[in-house]
Formats: sequence, C-alpha cells, structure tokens
Amino acid sequence: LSRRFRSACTALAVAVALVVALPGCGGGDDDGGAAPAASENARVELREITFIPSTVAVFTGGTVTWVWNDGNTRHNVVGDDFESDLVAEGTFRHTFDAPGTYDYVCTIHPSMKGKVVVTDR
Ligand SMILES: [Cu+2]
Repeated sequence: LSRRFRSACTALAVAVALVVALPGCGGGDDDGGAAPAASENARVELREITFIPSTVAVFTGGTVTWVWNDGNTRHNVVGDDFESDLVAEGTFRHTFDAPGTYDYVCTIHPSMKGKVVVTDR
C-alpha cells in the first residue's frame, strides 16, 4: 500500500470524526453547557429573537419572569400549561408547582425555544 493511500485513509477518518462530533457540539450549545444551578426564581429576556438564557432552573414553587426587550418584534411564551399573549413589550410570569422539565417556544419564531428545569429543593 502506498503512503498516499494511507494518508487518504487518515483524511477520511478525520472527516468522519468531524461529522460525528458536530451534532454533539450543537447539542451542547443549545443548553449553554451544563445545566444552571436552580434558584428561587429566574428571569428570561426575549431579545434578538432568542430566549436568554435558553435554559433556567428553579426550585419547585419558583417563578420564572419573561421580560420582553426586542424592540417592536412580537413574541409569546407558550408551554404545555402556560401561555402568554403575543406582544412586543411587557413581562409574563409563571409559577412552577411541580418538578419536571418544561419546554416552551415562541409560536411565530420556530428557532425560539426555551426550557425551564424545576427540581425539588
Ligand atoms: Cu418570537
């Protein structure tokens, strides 16, 4: 076997490794790395068509407050058992009385996704 063939194989292996690694990187970015530590209450900003931070963690009974800060761009906050109005300003609050992971979205911006992780103290 030629040296050229072996180096082609090495290049292929590297390319495969990159393709395999990329989805893992994307997943990590979604959550901003490790899950945040839970706190009594949390605040999420709606800015640049993004929930910031995308994941917050509160203790059971904690309240999350969403704060609109995206100019004239309207957004909403919609989960399985909570839903704000579709508006361009103001705040929305929801208290989480049971542990679990609550995914939510802005229904008019498919890329806007967030998550609230609720844990017992
Ligand atoms: Cu939106």
